[in-house]
Amino acid sequence: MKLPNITKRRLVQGVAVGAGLGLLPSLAAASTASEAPSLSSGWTFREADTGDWMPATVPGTVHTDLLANSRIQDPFYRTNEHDQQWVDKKDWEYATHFDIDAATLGHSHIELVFEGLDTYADVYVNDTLVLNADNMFRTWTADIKPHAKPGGNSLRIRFRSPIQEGLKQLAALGYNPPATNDQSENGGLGDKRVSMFTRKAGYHYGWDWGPRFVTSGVWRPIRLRAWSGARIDDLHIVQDSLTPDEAKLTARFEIVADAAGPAMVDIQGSGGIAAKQAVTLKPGLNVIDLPVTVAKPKLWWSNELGDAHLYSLTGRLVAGAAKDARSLRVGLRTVRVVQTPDADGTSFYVELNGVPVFMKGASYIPNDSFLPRVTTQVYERVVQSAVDTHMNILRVWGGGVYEDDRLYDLCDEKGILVWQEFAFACSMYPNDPALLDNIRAEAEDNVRRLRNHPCIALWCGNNEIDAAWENDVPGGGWGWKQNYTQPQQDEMWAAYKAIFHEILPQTLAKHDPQRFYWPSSPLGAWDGHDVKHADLSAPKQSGDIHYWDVWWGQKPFSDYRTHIGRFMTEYGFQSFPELRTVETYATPADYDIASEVMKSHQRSSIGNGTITNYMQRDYIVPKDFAQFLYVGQVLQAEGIKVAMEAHRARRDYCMGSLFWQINDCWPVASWSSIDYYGRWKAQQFFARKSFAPVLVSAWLDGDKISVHVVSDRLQDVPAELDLSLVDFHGKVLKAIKQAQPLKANAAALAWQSDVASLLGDARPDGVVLRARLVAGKDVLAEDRLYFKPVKDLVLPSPQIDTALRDLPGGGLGLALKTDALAKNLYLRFDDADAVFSDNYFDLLPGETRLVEIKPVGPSPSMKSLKLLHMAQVKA
Ligand code: BMA
Repeated sequence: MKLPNITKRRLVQGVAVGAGLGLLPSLAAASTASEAPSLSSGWTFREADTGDWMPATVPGTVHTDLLANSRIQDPFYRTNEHDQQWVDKKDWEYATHFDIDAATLGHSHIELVFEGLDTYADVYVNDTLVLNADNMFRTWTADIKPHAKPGGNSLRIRFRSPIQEGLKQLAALGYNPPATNDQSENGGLGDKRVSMFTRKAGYHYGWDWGPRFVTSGVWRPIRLRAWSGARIDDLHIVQDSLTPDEAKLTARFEIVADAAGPAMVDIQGSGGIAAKQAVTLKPGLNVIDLPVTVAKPKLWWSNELGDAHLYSLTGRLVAGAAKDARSLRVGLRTVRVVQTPDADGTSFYVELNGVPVFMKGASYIPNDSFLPRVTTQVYERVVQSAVDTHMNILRVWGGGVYEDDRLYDLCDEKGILVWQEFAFACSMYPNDPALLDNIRAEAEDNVRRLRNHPCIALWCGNNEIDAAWENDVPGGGWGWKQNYTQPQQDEMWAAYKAIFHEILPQTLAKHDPQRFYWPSSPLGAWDGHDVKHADLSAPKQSGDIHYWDVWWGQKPFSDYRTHIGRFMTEYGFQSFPELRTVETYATPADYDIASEVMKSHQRSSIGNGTITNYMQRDYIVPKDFAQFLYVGQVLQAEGIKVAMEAHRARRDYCMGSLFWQINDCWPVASWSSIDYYGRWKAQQFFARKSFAPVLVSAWLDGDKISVHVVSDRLQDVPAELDLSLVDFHGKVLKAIKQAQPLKANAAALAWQSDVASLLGDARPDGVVLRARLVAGKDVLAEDRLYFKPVKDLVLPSPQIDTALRDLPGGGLGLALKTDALAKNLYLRFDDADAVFSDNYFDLLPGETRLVEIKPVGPSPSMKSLKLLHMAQVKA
């Protein structure tokens, strides 16, 4: 667990700054300069101008504060969301007091730094207005020196309703730009969508997996910064060159100074990093480049290709009596997105340290509707799940937020690359100069905050807006344009071009020039001016693809094998969470997917119908609710398995497979592979197999069987392909073996046959082809292929033996054996929550499966172990 490192890193920063110049209030105990109180304590809040002041948590949100004061019920329970839509129509006030001591007051600068205000916030210190904020994503600084006084000072923040602000802007504009996922109706606004007017997370207004909670509040910490003379405003480590012998870096200090004078900057860190330079500061901003060399650099690699090596360093400034320091970590690596014309169009792949790396991962959404309550453990859980399922990338999707530093710290440590989107999704924006300026400032803040993270592979402008609008294609896109007059279309397109083709790339050119920029996902190509839209039907493929004909287009899962682009950034299929999660928001009376409560936790317009439709194709559709949830999870997992493995089998043509989506922001039916409580759905277990570095994948195309092998290892692997046709009682009917050396970083079609000649007399509804890659006694990879849909298999009633075992490492194991096939065996305990190391797997006679059990909270009793498999499913 890397958690202590992160905490330590934060403390190092806090103490260094606090000791010299001012202090971080939340670390007041560690500071030595003065005794300023924490700005996270003593807060109260109320509906503006009315009612009682109630205790508040900062950072926090109005909704979670109302909940803590019993003014609203749990927003996620049953249909409570519907009754809480009044909250976003009101203004809210937050207030606290903080002491300023003589030492702090003596500084020439006293500032409040707000890392996140959501969103329209008027800030008063001692009843004087010091700040008007209007962007959730920006860091705001207020100079409070003129208003600060010794002893108690008051801080009051008035949050104006984002809905009322939006409605004013809508009325002024005179037409409503599109915002597909904005659930204005649920918010009592009819068809008035206002999300595009406010720089606030898109998903707060609702999404097709998310509730509508347009909350307000101080969502990130407030720091009191007092300093004199000079301070480090930013430290950026630029990697100028990287060879096996040395890395040449530039440590770029941005120093703000009150007056001209001599100073010393230095940098020290692990791996012998050391450099210093005497400089002469001028008043105002000073940019100082300090060259740094790292001999024999250790590279930063993505998960499973090598160590994600990080160098820790501290940059320091001494300017007369002023001292300041910044600590950060650096990963040395080269990342390129390679677009080279080839026979199939143009490549689109990530090259890390000179190696083309197939990207395996998922899109990532915010972990909660109320972000301040996301704990470090939750970030750990998501990133560790990605690591454990052999992923090497997460896509921080544009409808959420520029994430918390903790996410990127973890991705840095664990070798998970990040496809980072700016916070724009599925909407057009008004062509308002003030908004464009606001966006420029937002982009600067976030690019500067995140650019030192080695995990960030690229920046992307937005989610799906180019695809939805297709400006140059009359009648193209999602039918948005047709609803507007030509002048309105021109205005919105002008804003689009300004944001995604000018402001964002210009900001990156200035602040993060080495990273690749891609204006929209999906996109065919961008030459800095014109775009080519993503189009999977084009004969020559380029760019990235969101493929949704499976699900939205009701196409069969097998279409995943024939509809593949150069980089698959999205594809997905929904499932419900498991019963233990459903129990947190529904009562047994609600246990029907058509009930009001279950529908309220299913936000896709076609969700229930589509799940049921696909289930009917391949499975018995169970009447029993718990069985329905179970079959739904297997349906999703088996379907997405088809895509993950087909994409990998098509490398090097296709070089990325990111399913939609890894997590949830509340308990809901969604495309997620891990639910809100962190419980892995069947799909996450399946991803661990489908994304494993060595893969064998057997599938049917009509009556043709193909067996594909893939290796992401950077060395060749000697192996043997071991195929056996087995009946459901374990009898081996046929066995085939062939040498199958696995080429490094490559895929191959290993074996083919027609069904009839493999099966001979065997019944297609009673046999399975087991495909294994073996090296001596080791099974490197395994797959199973059935010849009929599950509903048409003649499934036996297996006798399954279970036994508890102490595992060598001290854990608890469950050994499972069967006398006949147990298809998609699902394990759970009735009386307590537990994490199983594997689940939803097929258990064949003749094998013993050892599953590790980790209790979550109180230990489950063996008596309450429940086994469910496909033969038990009843219509
Ligand atoms: C993709 C995403 C989301 C959406 C998902 C499912 O297009 O970008 O906007 O939630 O599909 O519809």
